[in-house]
Amino acid sequence: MTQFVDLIPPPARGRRSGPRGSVFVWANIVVLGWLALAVALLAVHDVLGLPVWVALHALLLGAVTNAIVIWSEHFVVTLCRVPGPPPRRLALGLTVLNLFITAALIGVAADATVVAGAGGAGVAVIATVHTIALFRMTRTALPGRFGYLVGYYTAASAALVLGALSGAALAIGAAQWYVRLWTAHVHLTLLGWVGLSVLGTLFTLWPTTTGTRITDSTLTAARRALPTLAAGLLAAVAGMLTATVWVTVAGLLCYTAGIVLTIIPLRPATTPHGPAAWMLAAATAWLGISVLLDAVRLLVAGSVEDLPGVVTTVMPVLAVGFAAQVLVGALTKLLPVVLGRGPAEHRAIADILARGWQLRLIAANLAVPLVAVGLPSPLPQLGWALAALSVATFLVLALRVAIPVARRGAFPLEPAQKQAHGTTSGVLAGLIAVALAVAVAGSGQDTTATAPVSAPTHTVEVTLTGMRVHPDTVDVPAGTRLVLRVTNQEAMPHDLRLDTGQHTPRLHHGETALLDVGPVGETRHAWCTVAGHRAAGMTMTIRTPSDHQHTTPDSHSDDNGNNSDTAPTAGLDLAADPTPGWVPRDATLAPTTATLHRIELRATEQDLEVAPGRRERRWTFADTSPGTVPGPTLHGRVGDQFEITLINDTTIGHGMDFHASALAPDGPMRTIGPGERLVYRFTATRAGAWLYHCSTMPMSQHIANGMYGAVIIDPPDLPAVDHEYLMVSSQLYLGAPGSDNQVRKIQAGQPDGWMFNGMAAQYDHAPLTAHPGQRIRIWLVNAGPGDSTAFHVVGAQFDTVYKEGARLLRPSETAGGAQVLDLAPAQGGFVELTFPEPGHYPFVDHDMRHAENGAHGLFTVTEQHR
Ligand SMILES: [Cu+2]
Repeated sequence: MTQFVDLIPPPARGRRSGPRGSVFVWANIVVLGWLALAVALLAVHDVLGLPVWVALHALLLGAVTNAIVIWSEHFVVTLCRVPGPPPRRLALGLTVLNLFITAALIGVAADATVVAGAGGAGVAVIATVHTIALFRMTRTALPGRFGYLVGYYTAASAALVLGALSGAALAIGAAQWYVRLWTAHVHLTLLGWVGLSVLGTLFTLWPTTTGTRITDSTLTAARRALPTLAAGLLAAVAGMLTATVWVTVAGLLCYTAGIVLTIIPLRPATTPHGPAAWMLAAATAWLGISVLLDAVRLLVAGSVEDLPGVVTTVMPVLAVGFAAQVLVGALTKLLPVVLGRGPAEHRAIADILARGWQLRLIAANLAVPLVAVGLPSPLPQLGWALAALSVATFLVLALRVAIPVARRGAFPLEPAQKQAHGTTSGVLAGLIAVALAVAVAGSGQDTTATAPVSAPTHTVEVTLTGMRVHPDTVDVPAGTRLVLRVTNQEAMPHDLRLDTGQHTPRLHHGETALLDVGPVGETRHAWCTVAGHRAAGMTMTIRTPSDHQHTTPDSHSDDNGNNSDTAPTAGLDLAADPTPGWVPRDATLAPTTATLHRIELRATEQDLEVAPGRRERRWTFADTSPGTVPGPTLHGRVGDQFEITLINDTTIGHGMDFHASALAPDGPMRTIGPGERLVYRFTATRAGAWLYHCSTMPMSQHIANGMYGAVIIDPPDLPAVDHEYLMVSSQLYLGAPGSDNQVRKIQAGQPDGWMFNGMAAQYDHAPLTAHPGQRIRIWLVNAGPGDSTAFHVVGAQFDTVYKEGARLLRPSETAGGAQVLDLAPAQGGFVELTFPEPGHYPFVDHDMRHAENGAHGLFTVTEQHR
């Protein structure tokens, strides 16, 4: 039995607009509104400092979820010939749904995980209620041949509920499981909620769109595809949650097979025509491609820990190629059904919605590869701009027909038809403008040189691992056209740049790029441009046998901009005035109050005063803006719980290592890339003055540039004192972070200075204060990266010394005194003293080279006036 599917039931008597009344029209306008918000957010997210994920959530959670809820009901009601719910219930449900979506979106935008989790859970509840309603509708009537639809929608809702649960688990905190839960969340919502809803609908929407018949074999295929899709998704998610790569890959491949099962019976006999058909076809193809890409890239990466990196590149393909395109395609087909009252109106509306569709289709699908594969800088922006433009022009058309219908209840035929060509030329002009803008922006980019075809080509496999380029020397006959196949095998991103300026994009773990060197005439050098990596040894030389010059990489100038700091460093003038507006780091150790310490640390880059009058760029851990060196101090007691969220606001990888924690470093101490976040939880089990620092290699550079701080865990028997100060000692290496010059000094252990609390001679310019007889406790942590410290207060003696978890000296009649607390790199402790009389008491690192070059400060002790 075959039949044509008519999605348009006869208009209800007495209703002025469309088949489903004005609520339905308004619901579709809400969808368009979310789509508009997504486009707007995409356009301004850089200006507002919002991640691109906020725009994607507006698209997926706002526009797509609303569309699924609205249209799934319409399809079930229309195809299963069951009575629909009263319009008031639809209005109420959609209102609540959109309140939850708004909450979830605000939560995502503001990084408020609890709000995001609550909003997401609310959306899942509404989806479940909605699915139960669909189920009951089909139970009361005879579901007939289209009953399978409810199966798809039920599976989709179940996936959304699981997706929301995994999202909620992230919100309430499951740090060790972060990667697994996050990945499961993304797949359940995208492939489950959106994917299953769309694929199920496609079995009827596609024949309607292409004007073909729905056959029994189509419906059989529909029933058959669902178990394959659902089993694939379940297996993939189970694989993600158990960190089993092959199960995940098998699941994703099974899901891909489900997509193929969907496509085969739907393949059209003739070339599809019209915008909706082309967009639906392209969207489904991108869904299949991205799931396959997801599986293959995960297989190459080989570790579930790398999934976020894989997903981050696949997700834009799904969002732009699949989700946005399928929504626009479906609305192109469905909006005339909702908005028009008769064949004439349907046709008129469809004509308007089809304007410029070829250009919009090309722009959207051109955008997909551009946003996906981590291309160099202007290309992803071009992709996002093309995608936004393509969707925005459709939006203009759709709102132009939808709003008059919603307001007046009828579609005004004449006025809209007058401006037949305005939109098409607008789209064309927009596309040309974007293309020109990007061409101008990209004209400064290096392009790979073209080589004469006659030269023999030689391809060399190059791997980046262990902070080295393998091989580090390549010998080729002169004139050989050389191509390097560069693969990054390390978790941290790397690239490879030639002295001619050609370079690979920044490669994430497992990524490969081709670098066409061209014909080699003389010795060439290449290196990784990530800050400090070249100096740490990530270099490569390409030699020809005729070349005997043996130049060194260092003799070549670097046009990278990062490594331009080769001028000798001017000596420090410790007596100079700090720059105007300078604020010293408060050395006071703030008292501890809470037992649960929740703190958000942002890896940032800041210009900070490192010596009087000298400001330099530093890498910092910041809990507020601007960041400081050392990072924020954490102060607690034994048994306290700490939850630190690291957010990487820089352009290179960073991580964290808390010495105050005892845990397996594998997960929490991993390096996260730009824009990523990581939660680090520990319970303080032992007292002490502990160091924390960035855990990313080369750590010497990350610590030397400021990525360190202190965790003070009070011993249980710690008495109160009059003043409690904290000093974190470290070396000062001047120069741009990661520059050759600075890295050379770090590796040679030749600092430009030494300092307490991130600035040389800081407390000479802002002395600490005390009164005679007051009890002073000074906590100390040596951050390094390399030198020992010998803390001493000139003119005073310590009666208490606590070092590395043990009291070496307590005040008593018989015990002696102490003059120095010596700390190797990363050690900590405290000393206590009282000043005998008013005066100026310098405190120093008694390694006099350190004291004279910045590790110096003052206590000003004054009589207490009563
Ligand atoms: Cu770092």
